[in-house]
Amino acid sequence: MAAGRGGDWQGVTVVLLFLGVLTPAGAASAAALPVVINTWAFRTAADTAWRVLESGGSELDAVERGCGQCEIDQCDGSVGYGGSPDESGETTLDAMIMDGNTMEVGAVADLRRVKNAIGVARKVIEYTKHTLLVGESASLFAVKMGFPYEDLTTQKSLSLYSEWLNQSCQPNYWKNVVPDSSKSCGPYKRREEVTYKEEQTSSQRNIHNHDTIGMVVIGASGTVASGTSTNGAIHKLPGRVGDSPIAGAGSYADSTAGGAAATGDGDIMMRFLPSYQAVEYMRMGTDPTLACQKVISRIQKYAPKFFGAIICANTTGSYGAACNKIPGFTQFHFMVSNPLLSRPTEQVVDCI
Ligand code: SD4
Repeated sequence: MAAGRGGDWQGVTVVLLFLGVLTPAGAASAAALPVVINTWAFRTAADTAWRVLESGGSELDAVERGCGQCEIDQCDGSVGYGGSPDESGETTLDAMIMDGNTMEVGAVADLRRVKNAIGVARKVIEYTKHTLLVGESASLFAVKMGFPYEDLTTQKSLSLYSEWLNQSCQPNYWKNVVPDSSKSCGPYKRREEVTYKEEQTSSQRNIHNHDTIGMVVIGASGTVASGTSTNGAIHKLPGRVGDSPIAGAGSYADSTAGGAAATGDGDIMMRFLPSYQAVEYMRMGTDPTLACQKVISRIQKYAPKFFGAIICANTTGSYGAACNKIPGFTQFHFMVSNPLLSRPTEQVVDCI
């Protein structure tokens, strides 16, 4: 696990802050353009995106290449191939990219056997009039666009899958079924009597199995682009699509206001369109850190124990982040690059 993502790492965080390796958000958050901001301490992704901008690439290019770097690096096992096997052991990918000038979005969900999900999402913008392609048909589209079919399964994903089978398929995402899904594997059948209460105990989404890359890039002239890439929730039901490929949920970009990107429990977060909401707060003049916090508080009211975080940046280059404080997740780390920082810098916020 990367240093400093959870409460256990607070001691490490203090040392890193002291050594100047980490910057507390706020201390160095002076606005400057261009800015590249991404979720988690995914440094190579931040580096890649920043270099794309430096070499004259567009904001969209920077988002595509930056998130694409995480797909290659398999960032924390939660992005790209070989991570988060679903209930049948398969890895499937969700990704999106958004152009804040034209408001065009390209997205793929439940993408199978193709590694570069955000690359395919970009092709949805460039070669179709659609926004979102899913499943096998998205893979067929990818092949038409020249992407190779590749096996997304690795030794690692196979062993995650077999460990899960060996522990009676725990955790899983079923409820109101027989046999009891909290004790045994399926096949499940629906139980006659349905309880509607959302289970707020023992969140199975946590920092150990959720680390989507979300990125916002704002160019020197204020052009905003955003994107995400993830392999979603480990042990998800086949066909499950999270927040990441959904515009306004996973990320949102609007060159007249700013951009935002979310990470965490997508099944809950997507219900609140947090990235859209954050951008709308910034449009009204709310500072990015506060915009991020307001979005987190809104979700907290309904799901106090949800696992999630969001990054926000406005068109002046001001930025911030916020996260929901739960046991084991008390701070959120993210990367920022702008002309005032000598290199992509890891920053940290305390969760609220
Ligand atoms: C999902 N939001 O599929 C993604 C996963 C994630 O940090 O963000 N992990 O629910």
